[in-house]
Amino acid sequence: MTSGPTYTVGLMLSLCRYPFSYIHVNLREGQHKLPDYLVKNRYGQVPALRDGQTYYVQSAAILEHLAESLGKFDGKSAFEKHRIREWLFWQWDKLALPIFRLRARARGFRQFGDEVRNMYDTEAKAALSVLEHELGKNEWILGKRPTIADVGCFAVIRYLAEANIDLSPYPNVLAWKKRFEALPGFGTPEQILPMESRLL
Ligand SMILES: N[C@@H](CCC(=O)N[C@@H](CS)C(=O)NCC(=O)O)C(=O)O
Repeated sequence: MTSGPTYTVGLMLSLCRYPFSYIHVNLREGQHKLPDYLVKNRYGQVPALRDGQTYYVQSAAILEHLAESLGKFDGKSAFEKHRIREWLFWQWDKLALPIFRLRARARGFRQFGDEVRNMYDTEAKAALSVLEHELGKNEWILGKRPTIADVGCFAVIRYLAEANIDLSPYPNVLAWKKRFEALPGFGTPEQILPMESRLL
C-alpha cells in the first residue's frame, strides 16, 4: 500500500519534472522506527526528503520547501503564500485525517468500530463539501493556476475510493480532479512510488 504523504512529495517532484532517488522504507517491518531512520525524521514517519545535507519532513512543509526552492506551484505574493498555508493546514486537519484513517481501516492497517467509522465518514464528507464550494468559484483552489494547495489536496482525494467514499456528489471536485490528472508530469502513486528503492 502506498503512503499518501509520500505520494504528495513524489507527485510534486514529478509535476516539477525534477528527477529524484527513492529509498523505500518498509513500515510493516518497522524500519521507520529504527535509530538510523529517526535521525532523518524525528517523528518516525515517512516521508523524509533529503535535499543537500538537510532532511525535510512533514509532507506539507516539504511542499512549501519544494515550491520555494524550485519556484513552481508557489504563491506569487506573501498573501498567496499565506492562503496556501491555510489550505495545507486545513488539508491535514480536516481532509487527510478522516480519509486516511478510513483507508487504513479498509486496508486492515487500523481497527475501529462502526461508530468511529461513521464519525470519520461524516468528517470526510464535510471537508469535501468545503472543497466543493471553493472549487465552484475557480478552476484551482487559489484561482487561475494550480499551486501546492492543489497538490496537497489532490494527494488525499486520490485515495477516496480506497476509503470507500463516492466522489460523484461533488461535481466541482470531480472536474478539478480530472484537470489535475491532465497536468504535465502527473503520475499515479503506482507510477511515482516504485515500492522498491530506485537510485538516480
Ligand atoms: N503529517 C505527516 C504524516 C505522515 C504519515 O502519516 N506517514 C505514515 C505513512 S502514510 C507513517 O509513517 N505512519 C507510521 C507512523 O506514524 O508511525 C506528513 O504529512 O508527512
